[in-house]
Amino acid sequence: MAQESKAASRQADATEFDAVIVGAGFAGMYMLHRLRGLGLTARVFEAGDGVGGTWYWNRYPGARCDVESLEYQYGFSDEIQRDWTWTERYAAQPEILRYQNYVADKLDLRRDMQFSTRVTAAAYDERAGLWTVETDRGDRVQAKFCIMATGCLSAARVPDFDGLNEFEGAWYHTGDWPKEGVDFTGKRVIVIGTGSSGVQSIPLIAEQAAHLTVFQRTANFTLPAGNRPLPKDEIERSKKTLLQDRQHARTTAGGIICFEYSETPAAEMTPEERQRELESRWNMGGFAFLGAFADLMATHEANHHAAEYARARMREVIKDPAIVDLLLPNDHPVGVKRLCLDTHYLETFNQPHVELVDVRKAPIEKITKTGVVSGGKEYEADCIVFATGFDAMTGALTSIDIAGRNGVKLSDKWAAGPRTYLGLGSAGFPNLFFITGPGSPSVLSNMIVSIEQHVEWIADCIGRLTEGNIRSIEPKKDAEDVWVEHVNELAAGTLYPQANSWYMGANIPGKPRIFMPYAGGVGVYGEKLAEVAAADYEGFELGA
Ligand code: N01
Repeated sequence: MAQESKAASRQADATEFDAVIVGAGFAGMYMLHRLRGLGLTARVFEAGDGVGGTWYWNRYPGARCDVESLEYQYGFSDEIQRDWTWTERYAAQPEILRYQNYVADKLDLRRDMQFSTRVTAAAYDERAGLWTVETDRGDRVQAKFCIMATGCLSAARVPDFDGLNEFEGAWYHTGDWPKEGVDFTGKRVIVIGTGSSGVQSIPLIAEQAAHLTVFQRTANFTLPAGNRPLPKDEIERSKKTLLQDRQHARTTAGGIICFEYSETPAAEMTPEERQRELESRWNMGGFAFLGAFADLMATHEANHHAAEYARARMREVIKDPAIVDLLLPNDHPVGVKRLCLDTHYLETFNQPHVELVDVRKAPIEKITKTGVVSGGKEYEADCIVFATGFDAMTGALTSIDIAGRNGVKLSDKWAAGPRTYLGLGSAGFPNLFFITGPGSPSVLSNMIVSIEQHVEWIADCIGRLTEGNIRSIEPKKDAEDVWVEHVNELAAGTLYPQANSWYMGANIPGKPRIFMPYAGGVGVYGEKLAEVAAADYEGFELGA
C-alpha cells in the first residue's frame, strides 16, 4: 500500500510521459485506457474538475443526447456495458455523466488525470523529438506524443454583443452551465439561439420563467424525439448483442444501427410511397427521418419532399398564426443544419408568457443594464441564456498555442481552414494526434463510435512506433492536400454547403466557410484507416 502511494505521488510529480492527452471526455478517457494497455505512461489534463467533457460542461436544463443511449456508450468492454443500465431511449446529461464517472472508477482512470487545468500551449522540440505542454496552472511537461481529445463542440461562444458587461442580471452559456444549476422561477428570461441547445432548454426554462423571450435568427427543423423509458427486455437484448452491434455500427454511414437508410431515391417512389416512408420515420422519432430517401441529402428534389413534410408536421403543433411562419424553416434544406430533436419545443410557443423575436427582422443592437435591444425595442430580463453554440471542430484546437516544426503555429496553418490527413494529424506537427479532428466523420456520426475508431487506430499506431523504435509519425503534405480535396469534393456532392451552419464555420464571424467533417461515412472511412495502417502508414512520414 505504502509502495503504491509512493508510486502514485511519483506519477503526480512526474514531468515526462510517453503521452499527454488533452481532455477527459469520452475520447480522453478511452485513450488513456488504451495507452495504459500498451504499458505507456500518460497524463491527462482537463479544464473541468471531473471527467465528462461535453457532458461535464453542458448541464443546461433539458440537455440530453440525440443518439440513442443503447448506442451512445462505449463498445470496447463487455463488462462495462453489462454492469450499466440505461433508463431512457435518449439519456439525459446527468445520467451520461454518471456513466462516465462509473467508467472512470471502474478503469481507475483519475490517478493519471489532472483536473481544473487547461492546456495553454504545446510546442514540438525537433532535436529532442518531444512535445512540451504547458498549462494555466504552471505545469510544464514533456511527452513523445500529444493527443488532442478536445472535442468538436467544446469551445463555447458568446457573440460579441455591445454592452454585455453592463448587464446587471445574470447570464449563462448553455455550454458552460453552472454546476449548481439555475433557478429561473419567477424570472424574466431571454434565450438567444434556437439550435439543439436552445430547442432542448427552452421548454424547461419556460416551465419556470415568469416570462420568456426567445431570440431566433434561423428557424430550425425540429423533429419529435420520441423519448421514452427503456423497457427491460430491450435493455437485456442490447446487453447480449452490444459488442457485435458495435462491429456492425462501424460499417454503417452514421455509426448507428437503430435505423437504416433507404436505398431508393425519392424519384423512384410514388407519392404515396414517399408519404408512407416519411410518416413512418417521423413517427419513429430521432434521425431516422433523414434516411427516408437514398438521395435526401444529395438532391434538392428529394430533400424538398422531406422538408415539406416536416414543415407540415411542425405546423400542426403551432397554434399562434402570428408566429407559425416564423418557426417554420424555409431558408435551408432539411438536415444540412444539425436537426434538433423536439420534446415540447414548438408547443412552448403556444404559451402566453413565451414570446418569439425574429432577429433577422430586428437584429440585436446591444445589451443594456436591464435587457437586450433589438429592432429599436428593449426587452427587459433578469437573466440571459446564450444558446449560441460553439467555435466547432477547430476552436478548441486553435485556442491552444500549438507550435510544430520550425515553430509553425497550427492556428496560422489553419487560418484558411483546417488541413489534416484523415482528421488524425496535420503535416508539420509530428506525433500530434487529433481524436475526431476536422476531416473525419466525427459530428456526422455517433461520436462514441468515431472516438473508438480513432482511439484504437492511434493506440495501434503508437504501439507499433514504440515497438519499432520509430521516432515520429506525421502526415505528408501531399497526402494531406489530397485528403482535404477529397473531403471538399464529398461535401460538394451533398446539400450540406447550402446552409450557414457550424459544420461550415458560418456561425463564427470571419471563420473560413469550409465544410469541416468527412461526409463519406464511418464505414468507408474505417476501411481507409485500415488500409493506411496496413500499408505501413501510407501518406505519413515516419521519422527514424
Ligand atoms: O449551437 P448551434 P447549439 N445572434 O450553433 C444562434 C450538439 N448538441 O449549442 O442558426 C443571434 O446549433 C444561431 O443562429 P443561426 C449538436 O450537434 C447536441 O444549439 O446561426 N443568434 C443558432 O440558432 C448541435 O448542433 C445536443 O442563424 C445567434 C444558435 O444561436 C451542436 O451541439 C444538444 C447568434 C446556435 O445554435 C451545437 O448546438 C446540444 C447571434 N449573434 C448540442 N450567434 C444533443 O445531443 C448564434 N446564434 C441533442
